[in-house]
Amino acid sequence: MRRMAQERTYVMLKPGVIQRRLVGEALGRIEAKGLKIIGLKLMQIPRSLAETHYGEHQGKPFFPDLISYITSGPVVAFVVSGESAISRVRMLAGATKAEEALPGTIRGDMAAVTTKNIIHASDSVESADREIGLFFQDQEIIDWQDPLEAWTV
Ligand code: FUP
Repeated sequence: MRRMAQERTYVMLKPGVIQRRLVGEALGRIEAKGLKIIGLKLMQIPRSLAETHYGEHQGKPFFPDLISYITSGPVVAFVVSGESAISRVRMLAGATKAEEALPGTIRGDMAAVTTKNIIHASDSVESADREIGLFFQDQEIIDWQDPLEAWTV
């Protein structure tokens, strides 16, 4: 059987998605692609965790807004696995900048402001490992047996 890189990625629906009742719509696109949810929870991110997660952006002009937004309400945090899961979720998410995100992508269809671009998805294997470790305990991840693998792998 053909097997490419099975990856795990950290995905987060940012505050606003819950208030706007768009969790199902955004999550549904990732599920419909055939990717597998192996961790999922609602959480209020403490400021220190937000600053660690976005550490690479510390000092940039948008950093304070980014931190206050991501801690302004609950997020839906999840871990997704599947073939090339990292790049596939990023393609579904669309471009970072709201004005560049194409229609058909989650950001293109649902985000109007870059700082509040509604979804986070890890951008590399290293980031995914780091971010999954920041947001999930090992026992919160359930790598279940997938009977539909014949259709998605
Ligand atoms: P992404 O990997 O697509 O989430 O993009 P980045 O890591 O570059 O950015 C993280 C977050 O910082 C974005 F989701 C929104 C915010 N940001 C801005 O507000 N302005 C920018 O110019 C770039 C990023």
